[in-house]
Amino acid sequence: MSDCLFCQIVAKEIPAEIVYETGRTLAFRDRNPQAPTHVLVIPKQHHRDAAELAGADDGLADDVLKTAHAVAVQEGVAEDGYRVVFNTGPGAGQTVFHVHAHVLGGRGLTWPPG
Ligand code: DGP
Repeated sequence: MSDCLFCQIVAKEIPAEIVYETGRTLAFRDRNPQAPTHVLVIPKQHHRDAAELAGADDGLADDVLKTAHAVAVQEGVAEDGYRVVFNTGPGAGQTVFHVHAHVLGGRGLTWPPG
């Protein structure tokens, strides 16, 4: 989608600090980090949100989750614990409508989130 910010990052039309890439996924640092490690993991193919990604029947959601874990390992936060968050819908705080997993770690994370 040409008017989608994250599709433009996939197309390298907008710069981002890419930390991990597979054939079908891309991981880059959030521009407004909420933790020492704050990486966004997206499928390169456009899906609006986690609900739509869940309906993709080709294992794409699995790929996104595997990339999220690989990023946590690469960032050195997997052992101490990290959080994977899909804000899904405006009511949950989603502001960019290309599905993305937030991978957060490197500090103590409280529960419940706000
Ligand atoms: P959400 O609120 O769950 O839709 O999260 C969107 C995240 O995307 C938010 O934490 C800020 C981040 N973000 C928005 N625009 C850009 C951008 O142009 N580059 C990068 N790296 N991150 C962005």
